[in-house]
Amino acid sequence: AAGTGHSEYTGDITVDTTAQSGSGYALIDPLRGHTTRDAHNASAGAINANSGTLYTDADNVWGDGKKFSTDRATAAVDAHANTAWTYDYYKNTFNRSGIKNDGKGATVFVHVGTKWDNAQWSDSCFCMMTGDGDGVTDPEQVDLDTMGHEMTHGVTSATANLRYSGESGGLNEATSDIFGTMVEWYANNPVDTGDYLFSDQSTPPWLRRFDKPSLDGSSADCWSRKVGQLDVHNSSGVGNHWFYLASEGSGARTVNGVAYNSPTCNGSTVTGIGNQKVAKIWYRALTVYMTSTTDYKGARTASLNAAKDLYGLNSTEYKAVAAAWSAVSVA
Ligand code: ASN
Ligand code: ZN
Ligand code: CA
Repeated sequence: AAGTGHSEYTGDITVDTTAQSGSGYALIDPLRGHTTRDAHNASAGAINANSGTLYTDADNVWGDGKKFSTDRATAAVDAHANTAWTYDYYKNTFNRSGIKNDGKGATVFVHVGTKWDNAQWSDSCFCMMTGDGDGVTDPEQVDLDTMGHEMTHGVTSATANLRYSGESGGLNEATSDIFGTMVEWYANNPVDTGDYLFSDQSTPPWLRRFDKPSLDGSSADCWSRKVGQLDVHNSSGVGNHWFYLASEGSGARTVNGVAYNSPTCNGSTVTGIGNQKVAKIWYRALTVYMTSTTDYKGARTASLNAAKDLYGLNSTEYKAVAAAWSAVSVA
């Protein structure tokens, strides 16, 4: 059934629900198989697929549209809808049917932990957990790119299975940032538009950015021999920067009202081919060529193989991928 959702981040939207025998509706998505549950503040480590309670509602109108809402269904509206956007992005872009490409939906928990300003994917419960934010500046962690990021960890795990440490860990994180933001571009919501910022609904208005990752104070713009020693959320900067340069190109520009200025590490000028093509190349690289131990040099090879398959060796796309890797010092 088509419910009405008053969301926190994307205005008033439709949520796909299921009529219950007897009366009322539940946050079970009949098209994609996702289920959204209230964790009742259980901590992430304590959750299994059946924890908490399934969301139900008498009139199929959900939430009150407020951040830090006292209505526990509000965050559930965003979680349920943004899980659907992620599913649809993978289905309609790559013909991937769910995280494992087996048509099965995931379980999504909202209100995990107490003032837990984070979210995570777990393969063991095939579930995603979202916290309520810090309760002060960051509301519930259920916005589009966050949900896309976490569920992409499940996709990576089911495909290349990039080991979550060293350079492969940075590539794992970059993959989640890349497809998380592509879900945002795909949803094309006027309130939360596509950008090259990750977690752009937090305060300050991004946690990581793609054009110059080092602006967060910790992430790497350029590959170096030591990059694999950084936290995976910072060595990801090299991959995010590559994605930005290949998509938009180097230098300054404004996209959807956000100003970016992307330097290259080798003084070159890079011309972008658009994020849809780069995402297509990255998805093929991830699902066909990368393995658990792929490092940045291997990612260059994998994405060039993918670009060759998709566009040919002499294509503009192949050349842009190569130029963008060279521009982040991955030769
Ligand atoms: N939100 C974080 C991430 O997806 C959680 C974590 O570090 N496991 O990377
Ligand atoms: Zn992550
Ligand atoms: Ca974003």
